[in-house]
Amino acid sequence: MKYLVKLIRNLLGGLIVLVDVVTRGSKKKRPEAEQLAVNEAAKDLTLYQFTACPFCTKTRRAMYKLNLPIEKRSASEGSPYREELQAGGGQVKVPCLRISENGNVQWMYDSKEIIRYLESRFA
Ligand SMILES: N[C@@H](CCC(=O)N[C@@H](CS)C(=O)NCC(=O)O)C(=O)O
Repeated sequence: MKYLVKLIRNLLGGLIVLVDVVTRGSKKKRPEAEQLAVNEAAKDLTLYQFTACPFCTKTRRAMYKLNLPIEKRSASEGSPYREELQAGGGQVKVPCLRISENGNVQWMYDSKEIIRYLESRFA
C-alpha cells in the first residue's frame, strides 16, 4: 500500500513536471551585461528540492521565467544534500532556498515566500 501511494505520488509529480515543461513559455530576456550580473548574484542562491514536488515545480517555473541559473540540489532520501538541508535549515522540507549574503546564510522555506523574494529581486 505504501509503495502504491508512493508510485501514484511520483506519477502525478512526473505529470506536473511534464505539463510545466510544455507550458512554461519563454525566459525573461535581459541585456547581456544585466544577465551576467544576475548570473553572478544567482551564485549565492541554492534551491533544495524534489523533482516531483508540485511546490518545487512552481518555484522552478518562477526561476525559469525569471531566467535565474540557480543551483538545484536534490533533498531526496539518500542524497547528501538532504542532511545538509536538515543541518542548515533545521528541517527537511522543500522547496527551500539557501540565500548567502555578505557572509550571512538564510534558509527560506515556503514556495510562495521564495517566489515573492525572487520576483522582488529579479523581476
Ligand atoms: N507550504 C509549503 C509546502 C511544502 C511541502 O509540503 N513540501 C513537501 C514536499 S511536496 C515536503 O517537503 N514534505 C517533507 C517530506 O516529504 O519529507 C510550500 O508552499 O512550499
